[in-house]
Amino acid sequence: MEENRQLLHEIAVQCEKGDADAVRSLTVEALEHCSAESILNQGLMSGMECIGVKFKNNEVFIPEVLIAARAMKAGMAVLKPRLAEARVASKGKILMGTVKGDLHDIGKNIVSMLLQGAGFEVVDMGTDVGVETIIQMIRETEPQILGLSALLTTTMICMEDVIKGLEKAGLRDRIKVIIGGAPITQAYADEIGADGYAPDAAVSVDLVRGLLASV
Ligand code: B1M
Repeated sequence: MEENRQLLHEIAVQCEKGDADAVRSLTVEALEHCSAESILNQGLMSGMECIGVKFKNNEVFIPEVLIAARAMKAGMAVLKPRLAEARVASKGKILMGTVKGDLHDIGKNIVSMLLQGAGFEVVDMGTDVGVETIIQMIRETEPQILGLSALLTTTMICMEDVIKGLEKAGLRDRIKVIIGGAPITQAYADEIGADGYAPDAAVSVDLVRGLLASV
């Protein structure tokens, strides 16, 4: 037990340092002893949280954050098949993306992975996606849910543009919109008329289950 905690701590430390090779091999090793969820939460995400605090305090700068993000992605690539293992047949389709002007994708990718692990099909549009692309993707892929992520206070306002765009295109009644990301709150979701908000990836899974049960 103590050994497992040490291993998860080491993953967090190496993630923060940005050593992608160490994170990859430690994640492989940890999977023999710990659940994929605990590696994600207590290892990788804990490392990103530490770098986030240092970034905020100007103790580290964008290059260090990018290197840490790359290390986190190396660990996530190892975890992905495990997190998706529970998947049997698709329980519903979710179109997912980070809004226009925003390049942050780590949180969105984690949400997508957990949704896939819970048996949902996720179509990932990537980052910096604008209203036109989203409308086109909805027409092409016909999802039941649209998931929007934003990490910047300057880009979260695009979520409202998307909802207005859906109304204008006559698509709003056909799709549920869920939103999330560090600056997002339930109050904001209510204000812009989103169907749901989740503060983290685990809650997103419950939110999607609830929304799909009601359609
Ligand atoms: Co950026 N950045 N960044 N950054 N960055 C923040 C967000 C910031 C809070 C840092 C700070 O100053 N304290 C700040 C925003 C301030 C603000 O708007 N108020 C900031 C800034 C300012 C910037 C730049 C403008 C910096 C600059 O250039 N001067 C720039 C903007 C670039 C752009 O997008 N146009 C920028 C750039 C970057 C990097 C490229 C270096 C890198 C992103 C790499 C990548 O994503 N591939 C980066 C990073 C890594 C961060 C921090 C440090 C970490 C974000 C992260 O990945 N967290 C971040 C500080 C912080 O958040 N503490 C910061 C880990 C992740 C697991 O959490 O994304 O919150 P999170 O996701 C969670 C939940 O929010 C939720 O579930 C996830 C898992 O539990 N969730 C959803 C997320 N999406 C969801 C969707 C849902 C439901 C739940 O439904 C659809």
